[in-house]
Amino acid sequence: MFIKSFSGSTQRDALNSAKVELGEDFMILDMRKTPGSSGQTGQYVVTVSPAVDSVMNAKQPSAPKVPGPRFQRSLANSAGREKILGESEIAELFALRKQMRNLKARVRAGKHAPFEEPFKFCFGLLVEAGVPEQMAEALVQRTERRLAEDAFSAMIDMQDVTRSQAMEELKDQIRQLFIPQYSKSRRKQEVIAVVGPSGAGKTSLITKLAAHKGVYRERQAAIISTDIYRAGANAGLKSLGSIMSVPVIEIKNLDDIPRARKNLSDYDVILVDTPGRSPLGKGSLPELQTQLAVIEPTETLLVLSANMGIEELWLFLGLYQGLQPTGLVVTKLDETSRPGKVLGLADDPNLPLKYISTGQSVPHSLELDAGEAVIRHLPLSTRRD
Ligand SMILES: Nc1nc2c(ncn2[C@@H]2O[C@H](COP(=O)(O)OP(=O)(O)OP(=O)(O)O)[C@@H](O)[C@H]2O)c(=O)[nH]1
Ligand SMILES: [Mg+2]
Repeated sequence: MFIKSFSGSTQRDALNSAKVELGEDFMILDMRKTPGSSGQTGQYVVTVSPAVDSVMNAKQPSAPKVPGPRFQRSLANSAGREKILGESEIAELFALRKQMRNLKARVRAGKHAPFEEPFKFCFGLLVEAGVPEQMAEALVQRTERRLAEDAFSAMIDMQDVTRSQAMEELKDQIRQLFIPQYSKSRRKQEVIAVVGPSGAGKTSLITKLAAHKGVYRERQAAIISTDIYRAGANAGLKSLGSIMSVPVIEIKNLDDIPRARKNLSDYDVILVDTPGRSPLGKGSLPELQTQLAVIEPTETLLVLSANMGIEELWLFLGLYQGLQPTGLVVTKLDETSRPGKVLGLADDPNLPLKYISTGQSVPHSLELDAGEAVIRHLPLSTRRD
């Protein structure tokens, strides 16, 4: 299969470059953001394959010579009519790609029963805890490989590896998915925007970040809230702000933002709360994009709740790509019986999982070491109940 990558400073630019070279006839296989270097922001890289014959009808509309300003892809459906592929469909493709990989791992696991004991046991535990199959398979393979190396140098038989040895190595492999994220920034001022679907725990996260000694408690923090849609939305923020002597400024419209930023220029950290609206709602993401363009955050944290299913979490990850989040926060780990699903969100080096929230208490339910928090919630015991 012919595969090609195109890059650009936005997703749209990268896709438009693909369109200029390949016309309309390509399928998106991957979309990721590369890390920037020395103060430069990263580039979006889209990997595409022009081989879309199985999807496209034979009668194709001819490709436009010049791409339009907004990315839209035309597909001819089976009736020969055009279907516009918009950003929500791109997000769906993003999620489908992950699901397809997962399905392949599921088929492989079922067909070939790839692991012998005690690794088979580890794989079963992970999958039962909600770890997507492709991630469970990769983790157990790495565990097996690592222990095989040790066994080889110690000249012992792999059959002698115990469940608890396998489990300890497995935990190490899980830890390696997470890079400790919080470090004291040397920036003069940090502006951290918090985005995510309604009720995900954005406002709670802001209070926890401001109140946590390990995060911003020791620094001069201020809060800006752009959540002006619901009466009383900021009551909790304000009362906590007054207890902690953290100013909370409510923004009524976009023009107020530059003034608020100017008034807060002496603060080390500005935490920006955004309104919770469904990313599936028409216009909600473009509106947020406009807000972020004015706020100019140094960091954008995407908050997703662990009580959603993994397929939906992947879909939402895709939908929020356009806001260029720089870090992920998973909340409500205490509200799911399948905490392993979080590992399915931890494999993107361009969107590191920065914090986990495991409850409502402020700030103690904020876990700064996401890896250890997930390991603690996984039933990684050598016995089955
Ligand atoms: N159990 C549990 N509850 C949480 C967690 N994080 C937040 N909550 C609760 O979830 C509810 C919604 O939290 P908010 O912080 O208001 O969520 P939000 O994303 O700001 O909501 P909107 O502004 O309405 O979009 C509140 O009752 C929080 O106490 C968590 O990690 N675990
Ligand atoms: Mg809120």
